[in-house]
Amino acid sequence: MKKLLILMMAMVLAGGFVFAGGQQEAKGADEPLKLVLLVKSLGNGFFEAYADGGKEAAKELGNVESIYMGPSTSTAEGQIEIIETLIAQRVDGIAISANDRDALIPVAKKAMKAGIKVISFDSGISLGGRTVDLVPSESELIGRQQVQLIAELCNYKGEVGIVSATSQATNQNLWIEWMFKEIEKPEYKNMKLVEVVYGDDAADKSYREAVGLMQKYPKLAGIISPTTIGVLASAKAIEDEGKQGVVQLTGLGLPSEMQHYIENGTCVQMALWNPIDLGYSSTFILEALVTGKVEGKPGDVIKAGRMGDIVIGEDGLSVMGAPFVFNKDNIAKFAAMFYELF
Ligand code: RAM
Repeated sequence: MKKLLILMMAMVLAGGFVFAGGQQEAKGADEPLKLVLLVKSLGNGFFEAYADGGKEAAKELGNVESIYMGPSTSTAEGQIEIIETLIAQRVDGIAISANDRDALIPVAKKAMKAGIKVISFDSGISLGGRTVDLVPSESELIGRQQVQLIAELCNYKGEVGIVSATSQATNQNLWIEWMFKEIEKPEYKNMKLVEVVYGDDAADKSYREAVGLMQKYPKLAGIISPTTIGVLASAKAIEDEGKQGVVQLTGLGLPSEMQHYIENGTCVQMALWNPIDLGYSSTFILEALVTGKVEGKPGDVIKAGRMGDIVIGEDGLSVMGAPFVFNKDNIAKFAAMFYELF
């Protein structure tokens, strides 16, 4: 017994043991932590920028391998399949932008039981399916701001449609709830949110849905598209339909993708936060959880390099900052920052 104890202590000191769901797995001392950034779907510039932030953090942390993954389309099934594989591979941590906040809970629980640290970011998993949920900004602030931006463009009058991502997306659904609350205020009495359509964060479907909205509502005054894929597709649809200046557009867009449409007036103003910072912060949070620096409880503080201290709040929620508004005065500068990266 004594011998066994000494042997175990020697192994812990030599290489480090990972205790995962009652099982043990040896991890070499120099082996980097495998931290996976699992996004809604591949081929989305927003998430590519996010992955860049992950790589930047991994480089600074030194002991981290940042792995970028996602299904080909934005479905919960695709993400579940990937998580099952990651459990089998025994990665150390997964940060997930969820395609469905509830459907991912069972597989996320399974991963956590296997000793993998799971957090959500951008589009959250419900409580029980993750420790921390890192959001770019308060949902209320994002939702209300989208209505304020379109109201300014439509002179507080007319019908407005929403081109969202998928119907199950946690983040867009929360923001849209706040849009409906904001528009009840008296200053919007001459405005109406007429319909929410779903482009599934696919360029072609978003384009068709935007065209469909303009055809169904001939008097449409504006479109809000709170997704980087959707807002780009909606801009193109407005131009192709010859509705520039008739149908106003706002949303959440990447400066590098929207520069052209901001400068030509199709989308006079839009908002977003920095996806690179989001990926950078997610990686620092995962690393702190995996190495046991924090448990992810409310009040825990994570030192996150150039992002400073990240504080974990109630229900594991951590909020970054306020969204930034882009217009023709600042778009070139921000687009250039993104072009440098890609
Ligand atoms: C798309 C995705 C993402 C969202 C951004 C604004 O890229 O739907 O989840 O945060 O838009």
